[in-house]
Amino acid sequence: STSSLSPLKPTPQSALDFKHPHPLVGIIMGSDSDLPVMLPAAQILKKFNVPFELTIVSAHRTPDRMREYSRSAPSRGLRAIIAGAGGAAHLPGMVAAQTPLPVIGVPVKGSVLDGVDSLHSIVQMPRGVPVASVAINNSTNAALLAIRILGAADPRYLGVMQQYMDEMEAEVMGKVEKLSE
Ligand code: RP5
Repeated sequence: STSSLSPLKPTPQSALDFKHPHPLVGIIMGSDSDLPVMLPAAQILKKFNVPFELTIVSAHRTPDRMREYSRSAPSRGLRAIIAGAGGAAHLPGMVAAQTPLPVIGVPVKGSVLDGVDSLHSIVQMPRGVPVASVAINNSTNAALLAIRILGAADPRYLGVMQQYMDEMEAEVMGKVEKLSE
């Protein structure tokens, strides 16, 4: 359980409530077709009681919206941005070019090229403009990394992350024991 975080962020947020008055993490994606891949990130943030928002921002189809989102993010209180995109996945990089916040890219696997196109688009950033990347379609890890980033400023997030790691270890050790029965 992550109940130890409850006093930190008392505002409840349901799994489908993508608007929060004071989000710390922004989840954005190039298209609504990315939503199934990005939903696990929302579920992790909800599990850890991290206030977040989730919306569509497209580097190619809504460039003005991307610029506005990126530039307003720090003053709106965001501390990390998770950006998912497939194909020519320019969204994480172009957001990172326009905000000082940490940006975590999620390469979304499309119908062709197996997501390697997206992965390469996200990780091959020029010197000076860093973007973190998780594995193809692994938005769970993007959310976990965002929480670790929040933990650098707020050790309460480190506590719940350690708890998550301990639970994961116990789960695997339970399986090890079962196999040796
Ligand atoms: C990318 O193109 C999006 O991030 C999505 O992964 C992909 C396809 O988008 P749609 O044509 O389904 O809207 O920009």
